Amino acid sequence: MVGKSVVFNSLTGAYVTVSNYPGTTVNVSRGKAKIDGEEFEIMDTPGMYSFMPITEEEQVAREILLKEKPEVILHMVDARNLERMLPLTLQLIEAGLPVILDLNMMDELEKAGIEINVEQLGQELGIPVVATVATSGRGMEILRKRLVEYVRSQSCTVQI
Ligand SMILES: Nc1nc2c(ncn2[C@@H]2O[C@H](COP(=O)(O)OP(=O)(O)OP(=O)(O)O)[C@@H](O)[C@H]2O)c(=O)[nH]1
Ligand SMILES: [Mg+2]
Repeated sequence: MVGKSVVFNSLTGAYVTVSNYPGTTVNVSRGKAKIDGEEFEIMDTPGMYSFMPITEEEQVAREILLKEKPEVILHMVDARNLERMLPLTLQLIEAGLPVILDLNMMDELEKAGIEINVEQLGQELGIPVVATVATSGRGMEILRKRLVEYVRSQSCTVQI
């Protein structure tokens, strides 16, 4: 429970379908978003807490990352549990997946009097990092901007 569905709903709006992931009983929502003129198809995956799946939900999340080959993966974590979630972020990066890290629940983190240097974390990880409060919308504009920038920078890559 890190706020994935709140972000999914805020990005996608009305056109959402929910269906079982093939061969499973796990629900996956898909929706469309248009951000700065770019069309996105967005999937709300089940929560995943390690790259070694234990539950059926985690297996589905892993399959989506590996088989659907998303152009960008928004890895959302509860900012309060950053330390516990960073190993998964690193595994996703090492697997060569296109990751943006979203530190959500920043309001709760601030209530606890903790600060995170978001920019420095991004530099150290070598990926875009954003900070959000999904429920109030704080940081969502920057998140949208980073998503579009990321997809545009990828599609300009020439592979030899
Ligand atoms: N305080 C605070 N609450 C949040 C924030 N984002 C989400 N929530 C709340 O956290 C709860 C879980 O949000 P969801 O979007 O359902 O989380 P999820 O990641 O989709 O959860 P699963 O699908 O079960 O893995 C809800 O009660 C949200 O209202 C945030 O930034 N700050
Ligand atoms: Mg959810």
